[in-house]
Amino acid sequence: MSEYQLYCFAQSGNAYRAALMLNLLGADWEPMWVDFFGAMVQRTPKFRAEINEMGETPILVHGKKKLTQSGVILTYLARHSGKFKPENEDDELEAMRWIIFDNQKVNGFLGPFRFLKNFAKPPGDPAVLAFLKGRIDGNLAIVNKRLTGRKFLMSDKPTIADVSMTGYLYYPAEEFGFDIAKDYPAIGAWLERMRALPGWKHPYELMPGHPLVKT
Ligand SMILES: N[C@@H](CCC(=O)N[C@@H](CS)C(=O)NCC(=O)O)C(=O)O
Repeated sequence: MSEYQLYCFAQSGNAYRAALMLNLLGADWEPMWVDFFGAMVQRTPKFRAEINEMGETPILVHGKKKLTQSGVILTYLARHSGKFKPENEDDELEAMRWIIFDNQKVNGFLGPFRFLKNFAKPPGDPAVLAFLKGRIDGNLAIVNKRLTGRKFLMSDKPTIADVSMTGYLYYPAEEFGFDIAKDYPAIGAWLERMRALPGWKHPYELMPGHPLVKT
C-alpha cells in the first residue's frame, strides 16, 4: 500500500489541490476514487460515518491520520515535507489568508459555477450562473492584480497558497464558457510557472474518473 491515500475524483478542483501537492512532493500516494456523480457516495450515511462527516472530498489518509479540508491537508504536507512551506509566522498567516480567500471566493465560486454548467441535472438557473460569474470576475481580478509583477502569490517561491489557488484553474475553458488564462494575463503567466514545476500534472491526468460517464 502507498504511504498516502487520497480520496478524490478527476472533476474536483478541491481535491486537485491535494493531489497536485502530493505529486509536486514526489510522494508515494494513490488515489481512492469517490463516485461523486453516480452513486453520490458523499451523501451516504456510511461515507459520513466512516470517511468524512462533512460529506466532502478530498480526504487524505496517512497511516492512522485522516485529514479533510484541502487547506488543512496542504498545511500538513508542507509541515511534514518542509516544501512549499511559508517561511515564518507572518508568512504562514499570509498564506492562510490567501487559502481562505481562495476556498471561499475564488475556487469557492468557480467550483459551483462549473458544476451548474456541466454536471447539474437540471443545469443551473441562468440567474444563479450570472450571479456567480459576477463574483468570479471580481475575485479573479483581485488575484490577477496580486500576481501582476510577482512570480507567485507570496514571493519568488511557490507556497501552499499557490498550490491551493490552482484549484479549478486548469480545467478547460469550454467548461467555464470563458478563458481564465486569457482574460486574466497575470494569472495565465502564473499558471504557466506552476505548470513548469517538476511533478505538475493536469487534474484529468492526476485523478481518476475522466472522462465522466454521463448517466
Ligand atoms: N473547502 C473544502 C471544499 C471541499 C468540497 O466542497 N468538495 C466538494 C467536491 S469538489 C464536495 O465534496 N462537495 C460535497 C458537498 O458539498 O456536498 C476543501 O477545500 O477541501
